Amino acid sequence: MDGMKIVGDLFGAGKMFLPQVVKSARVMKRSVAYLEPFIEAGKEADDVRRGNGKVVLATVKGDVHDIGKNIVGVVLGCNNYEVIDLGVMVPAAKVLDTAAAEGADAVGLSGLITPSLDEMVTVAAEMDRRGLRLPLLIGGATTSRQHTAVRIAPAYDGTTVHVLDASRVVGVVSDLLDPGRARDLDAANRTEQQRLREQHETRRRRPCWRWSGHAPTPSGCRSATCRSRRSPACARWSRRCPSCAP
Ligand code: B12
Repeated sequence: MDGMKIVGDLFGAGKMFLPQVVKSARVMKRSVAYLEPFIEAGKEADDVRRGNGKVVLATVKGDVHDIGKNIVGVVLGCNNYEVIDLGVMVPAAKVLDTAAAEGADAVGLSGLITPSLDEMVTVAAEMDRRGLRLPLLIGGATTSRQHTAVRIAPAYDGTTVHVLDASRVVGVVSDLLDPGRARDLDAANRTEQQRLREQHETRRRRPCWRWSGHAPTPSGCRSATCRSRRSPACARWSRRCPSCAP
């Protein structure tokens, strides 16, 4: 896993190219596949029952990344959870039909590209529309607790938790499947998500201070001069300019 992080950083920095990333990904997948029988054998030797709960995992529609999701599946499996892994590019309907048909205890979504963030909102909204109340776990390098709080959680009335990495998934799922601990986790999670939404809203409304030094225009600062001075970080320039739209 640490190796893949290095590969990711090098790829992001333009020092590694797609064929090398594909090769690294294959090595990672084969390593996980090699380890799996040993893990299974260890579990059989210990006479462990797959009794802790059932989790449906999927990489969302449009996304092919599955290394992280597979690791999460292995970690859950090693901890006595039954994992139904639907693979990659999975449409919302398939995830939710399976969760309902299998009587799953939780749904886990993985996504690593930016469009997956929107797709996760779609899945959450569909869970809400269907009246599901299963905990929804969100993971993958592109996801964040901020995005989960601001975009995904408001779309779904059930518990929606961002899980940073595979090492935390067992703690979160075991809490979620214990009624008492689930209540505490849900309350703390909702409080934290509300704090993140408020923080996001405050940042969004903060005036774009780099917009100084131009004359206000009666038309609400849509002149070419204003545009040319807008801060690259400010997406809502016309409203945020403190001079033109106080
Ligand atoms: C390997 C890789 C690939 C492989 C994927 C192979 C595979 N079978 O997965 C290949 C080469 C196919 C690939 C393709 C593409 N990739 Co790519 N890829 C990566 C890379 C280098 C590593 C990803 C990875 O496996 N990381 C290691 C795993 C272990 O980490 P992880 O997934 O985050 O998982 C951990 C946690 O997030 C968490 N977790 C993950 N999922 C879940 C789910 C749940 C439920 C839970 C609880 C937790 C959890 O647990 C895991 C373990 O701790 C990343 C760079 C990076 N830094 O992430 C780019 C990256 C994700 N790819 C990127 C891009 C752009 C693409 C392509 C669009 C490239 C292209 N031009 O075609 C395509 C995507 C096509 C598509 N439609 O999906 C971008 C995404 C940028 C963005 N924000 O949109 C990245 C960030 C690279 C970059 N810096 O630009 N890619």
